[in-house]
Amino acid sequence: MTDTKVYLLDGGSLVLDGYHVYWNRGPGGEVRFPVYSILVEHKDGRFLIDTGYDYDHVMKVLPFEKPIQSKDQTIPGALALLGLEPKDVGVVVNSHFHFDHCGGNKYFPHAKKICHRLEVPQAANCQPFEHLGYSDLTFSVEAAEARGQAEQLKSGQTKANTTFEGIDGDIELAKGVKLILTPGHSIGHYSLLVEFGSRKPILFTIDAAYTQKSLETLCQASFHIDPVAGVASMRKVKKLAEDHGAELMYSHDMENFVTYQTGTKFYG
Ligand code: 5PN
Ligand code: ZN
Ligand code: ZN
Repeated sequence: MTDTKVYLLDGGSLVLDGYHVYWNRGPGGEVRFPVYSILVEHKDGRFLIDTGYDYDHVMKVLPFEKPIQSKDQTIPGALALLGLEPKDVGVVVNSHFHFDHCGGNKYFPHAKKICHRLEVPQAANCQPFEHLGYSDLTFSVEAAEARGQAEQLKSGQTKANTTFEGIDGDIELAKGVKLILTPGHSIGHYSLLVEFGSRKPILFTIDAAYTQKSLETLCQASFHIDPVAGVASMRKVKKLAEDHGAELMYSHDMENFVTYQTGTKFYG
């Protein structure tokens, strides 16, 4: 049996004001933060959790987030560093559909796709304050059409090859690869817990906690659908990490990210 390995695919960086990263707390000022995707190599196959942001989309719709992304930091580029191509990934899971987590979905028409059962409907019919978050709709023909944004779609994208299996609750994707339901930031947000043969588990908070400080202070980002649920999800993540003796890894924490293994280095 091959042991599970986790690779972090560096997806470049973006900028937000500190009051968006730390809602009602700040301090204000530009914060540059990383974006990355998580590739799990498991005996049952390759699972990719999230697909980063699309540079052209951000420049067109959110240029004030000042994207920096090299060729190696695109999804095909990051996979190529590992000698892989998009077609080598069998399953794509989206933690949620904010633009910085689904921008590379377009490279995976062949893959099985999984998300929370409420995330596609929400992206298709989001709250007014969620429009910027759910602005890259290239992951779903259904959502793009519902939002009157079919012009975003790439050639070859069809309803069939952008359909998701909808899930709910905590589920084990494959042995030791667990999706942990952490709603609040978005309606059906998932965090990820990965267990290994010979190292402690890793709990990826994803956007339930942008940074270590977010979790320590129970301070969520200003982008959310339900802040009370968001606090409950942060408490759930903390307890789960304690119960499993897991290492916590945060989605958008530059200070910690620079210490993470990326490129050809891996966890496992
Ligand atoms: C990075 C970033 N920027 C803006 C938004 C938003 O409006 O909802 C989520 C989000 C982001 O993750
Ligand atoms: Zn998000
Ligand atoms: Zn995010």
